[in-house]
Amino acid sequence: MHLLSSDFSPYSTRVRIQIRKKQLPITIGAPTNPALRTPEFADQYPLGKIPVLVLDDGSSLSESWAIMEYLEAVYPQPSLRPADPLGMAHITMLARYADLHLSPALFPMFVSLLTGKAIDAAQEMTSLQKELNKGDRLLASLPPFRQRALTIGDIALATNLLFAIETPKLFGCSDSLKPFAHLSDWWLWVNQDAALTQGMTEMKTALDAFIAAKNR
Ligand SMILES: N[C@@H](CCC(=O)N[C@@H](CS)C(=O)NCC(=O)O)C(=O)O
Repeated sequence: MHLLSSDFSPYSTRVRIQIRKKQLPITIGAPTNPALRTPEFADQYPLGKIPVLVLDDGSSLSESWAIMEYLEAVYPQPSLRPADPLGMAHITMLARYADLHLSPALFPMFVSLLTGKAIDAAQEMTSLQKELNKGDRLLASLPPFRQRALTIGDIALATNLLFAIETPKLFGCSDSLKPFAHLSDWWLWVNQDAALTQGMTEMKTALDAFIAAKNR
């Protein structure tokens, strides 16, 4: 199998972290032929985004969570998901919180970075803080994370949270996690994992390179 991925992409980074933690026999590379955002890429991969997992028969899977669940099913050991239905529902909540609550709140700031479009940074920070508060309360409502192993739900949330920490800094708002004790503690906990921190470093390096190129 082969993963089409980019260091800049939180969704790709999730799958890279999982592959490394499980030491899976999957190669990883950027989409070059066809390249992302070309008609050929959209023809070949119907959802038109990375990550894409290309299977050995030439077929492919899109959507990071679908890929991660597929890899857990095909390579059950070492497991990165709870065996019980309730535990599984809890970690799926983390991933869906990341995708459906946290990331949409970051979108305007991110688009502004990419395109230069003017935004009201204070207003966007208020929206982001509202979503971070939800995440804080969600973590507080779940069984203590320090008493369980790292899961694909944690990995999915961590990659998006890195952008929720780093993007506001570019608009003059540092330490966006500070008011949120549970999220802050969870962030310290997940960053003890070597494969996860490797993914975080790759994303941060790619983000820094993007900003440096923009400012050049
Ligand atoms: N929901 C998708 C999101 C994937 C996604 O947004 N990928 C971005 C990179 S982070 C992408 O391929 N963007 C290319 C584009 O929008 O043209 C997932 O979980 O895989």
